[in-house]
Amino acid sequence: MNDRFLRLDVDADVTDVTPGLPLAVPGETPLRVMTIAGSDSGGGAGIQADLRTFAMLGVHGCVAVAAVTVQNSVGVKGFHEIPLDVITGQIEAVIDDIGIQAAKTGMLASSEIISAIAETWRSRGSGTPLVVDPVCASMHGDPLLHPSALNTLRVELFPLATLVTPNLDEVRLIVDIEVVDAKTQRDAARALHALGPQWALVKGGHLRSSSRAPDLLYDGTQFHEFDAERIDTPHDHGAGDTLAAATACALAHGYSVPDAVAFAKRWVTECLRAAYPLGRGHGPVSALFRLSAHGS
Ligand code: PXL
Repeated sequence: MNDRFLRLDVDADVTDVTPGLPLAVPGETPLRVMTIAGSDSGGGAGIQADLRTFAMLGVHGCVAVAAVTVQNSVGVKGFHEIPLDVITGQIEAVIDDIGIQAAKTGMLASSEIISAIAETWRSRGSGTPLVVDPVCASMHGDPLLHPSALNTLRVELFPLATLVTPNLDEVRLIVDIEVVDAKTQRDAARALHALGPQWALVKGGHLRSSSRAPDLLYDGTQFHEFDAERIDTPHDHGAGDTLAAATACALAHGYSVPDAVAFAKRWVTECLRAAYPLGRGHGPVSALFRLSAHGS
């Protein structure tokens, strides 16, 4: 293998979290980013998390609701799938009028929903950056994607993606690789990239050391490692969604994929630092840190 390897230290600095991302100018139309995902009634993850990050990054958020979950901080009690024509109708209505500079997907629930979104994206979305966060289950292990949908995800949606962002559980389900070290993380990145996305990001999660959170990005030629401080908190609900949402915002601004991921990693690190307890279970990461005076 002649793959090149680049290692980036992305330790967060709260005063330096959004350099180059201009805030919205009053009265001027901001950039628009769409989330195609599930609603979380507890407000921690899914569409609710995406919209918080979009707003805090000065981007106008548009939405295609794919499913509605019934959940709180303790778990997901069930979900309702939105009819296919309503999902694709939301995407078409937004693209045909408002226009978007990037999109991200999250919880998509079923094979039929993924197929319908892929078909719509092929006709309306091509050329627009698309971040695919292949959400399969909640942090409690509650299923958010029918197992029969995994192949549709691989075959129909991944080839349309600018970037896919699975965590280690999703990597195991999608490419059947157990990531335990740097070598298997590289193997997983290669296997994911072979499914057709332009870039694959293998999120390190609880890999290797307890103090770092190394993510690996790959485009078929070069590995970029993003090695950030691990924030140890039980309140990490919505962390994956927030990373994908911030990446989509940076792509909308014209960042390259490695720069967008580096930015998003800093963003989610700060959101983890600001995470708060909610209910009796796991609280959410918080994009609201931007509203406080540097955490005070
Ligand atoms: O964080 C993944 C996720 C995405 N979308 C919805 C969710 C969850 C996790 O619970 O509920 C709607």
